Amino acid sequence: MSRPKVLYVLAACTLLLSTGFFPVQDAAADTIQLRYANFPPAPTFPCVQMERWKAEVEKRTNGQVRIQTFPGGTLLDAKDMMDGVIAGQADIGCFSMAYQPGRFFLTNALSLPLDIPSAKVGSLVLWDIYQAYQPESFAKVKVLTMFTTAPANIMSKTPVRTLAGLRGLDLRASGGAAQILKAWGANQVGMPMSDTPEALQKGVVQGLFSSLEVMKDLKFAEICRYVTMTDTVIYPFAVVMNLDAWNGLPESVRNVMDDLRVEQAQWTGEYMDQHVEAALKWSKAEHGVEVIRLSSEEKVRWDALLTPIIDKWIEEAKAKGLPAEAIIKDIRTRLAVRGGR
Ligand code: 3IO
Repeated sequence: MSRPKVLYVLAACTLLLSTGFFPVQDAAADTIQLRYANFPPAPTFPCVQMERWKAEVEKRTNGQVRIQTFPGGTLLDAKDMMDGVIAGQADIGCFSMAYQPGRFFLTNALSLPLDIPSAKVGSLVLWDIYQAYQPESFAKVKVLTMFTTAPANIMSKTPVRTLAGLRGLDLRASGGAAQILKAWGANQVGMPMSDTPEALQKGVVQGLFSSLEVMKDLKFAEICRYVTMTDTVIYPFAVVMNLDAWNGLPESVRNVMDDLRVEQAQWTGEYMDQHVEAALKWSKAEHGVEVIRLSSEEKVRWDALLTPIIDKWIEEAKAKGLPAEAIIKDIRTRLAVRGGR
């Protein structure tokens, strides 16, 4: 090709590109980038569900949306998540409602001792309750999904077999789970899960009260050789999106994300339930972890201490003008409908 011809072809290409003639170029120019912040380390379940959601959204939008994930508090920390998303420091954020129990008062009703049997049931009922009551605390964000952990149990350096053995023991928990530890007489120490590995290492705490998959995912089985089964309470989570970012999305993308709300809740619940089983097996096989089950007489004593917790929540909820008894009844009915494990 002669020099003028080359120039002519180049000019023509530039024109075609700039007018968006090539669909591929068009798609690349339209790619929507979203930043998704998370607080705990990548191997933990909040990050596993984040990667699954990212993959589904990217697939279902044919790559129109690209999501950059930030595990381990690299973009926003545990307690900054909601405000950081509202301020637009991240487009999307995942958080544990237990870290700000007053702020997420209504949805933290799910972290009362209500015998939620599994993460799957907990996640679906949490979503139902959020939808039914539309709490003010989520008014400034778009809620993309919610889910819960499996029931919490005690992981400890020394065995806990009785209430007497629990009294005064320094154990880490947050929110509703922390209230329960207190009622049992433990010395409850509040901090996010993301600060717990160091606290256990340094001996600031002697164990924790949360769902058991962290025995494997955060290698707590290396330090906590004992698990006491209580199956009393779950931790509720939310994934929220900045409202401006949400409103700026094309309708087709919003539909993809809306379709994922309940599906993601159920996927995460099911993942959590099977992963707790796997982590427990691994902990026994790799670290000889002992699983302690309370005798039925002992269990009656533990349970008896928990009734005032629900009564106290009802009292506080009424003071806030919430239909307190109706909410608790609603949760119980939905738990019965959603069924067992
Ligand atoms: C949790 C939080 C971060 C990573 C793994 C986790 N497994 C259970 C929880 C629940 C929770 O928020 C907590 O602090 O125990």
